[in-house]
Amino acid sequence: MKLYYKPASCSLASHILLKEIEADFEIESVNTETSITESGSDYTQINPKKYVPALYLREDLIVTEGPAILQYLADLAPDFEMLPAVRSESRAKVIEHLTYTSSELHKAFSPFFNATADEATKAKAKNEVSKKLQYLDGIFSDGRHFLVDNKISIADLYMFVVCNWCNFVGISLEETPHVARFVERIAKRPATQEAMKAEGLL
Ligand SMILES: N[C@@H](CCC(=O)N[C@@H](CS)C(=O)NCC(=O)O)C(=O)O
Repeated sequence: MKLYYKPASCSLASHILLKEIEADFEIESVNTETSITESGSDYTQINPKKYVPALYLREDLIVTEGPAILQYLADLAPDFEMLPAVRSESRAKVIEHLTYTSSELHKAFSPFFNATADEATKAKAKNEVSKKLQYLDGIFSDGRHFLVDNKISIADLYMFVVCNWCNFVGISLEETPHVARFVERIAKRPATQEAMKAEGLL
């Protein structure tokens, strides 16, 4: 299988998961502006939506949308327990956090990655992101290390990747110390380090 990615983008969560579950996989980077992959292929043939991630499994099976890839991979490797069992309450909570990250937190960062966004729009986005970080800080303020059952899951990986963008867009985590420690904790994991090195981030 092959993961199409762009360094430090949301595809990093799938990349870290592939490392966590010790999968046999390849990676190929994508220039999402030109839709040309590292090997010169037309990415629109892989993902007509033109964004990463995409997980190529075989010619007639390519999974796109980060949360779908994360759930698919976690279910493929149940021994690593990155997603609780079907019908469990814990699974519902993991999916809740995954959805929140995708539809609320990730979305709030969009202006920072939009070359046409002006400073006022970015200032508004910074305010939105800060409000969401406060909410997350409240979750971690009970001392938990991970979002659900104090056990790592796919929700933590995606949440980590998005919160880590604060370091790229100049949003300080000083006022949300629990989130800061969460980001440090996931960043230190061997799988995260390996994926980040492979993407040229370390
Ligand atoms: N709904 C998609 C959104 C994916 C997405 O926003 N990908 C970004 C990177 S985080 C991307 O490739 N953007 C195109 C670009 O950067 O040009 C998902 O969850 O997978």
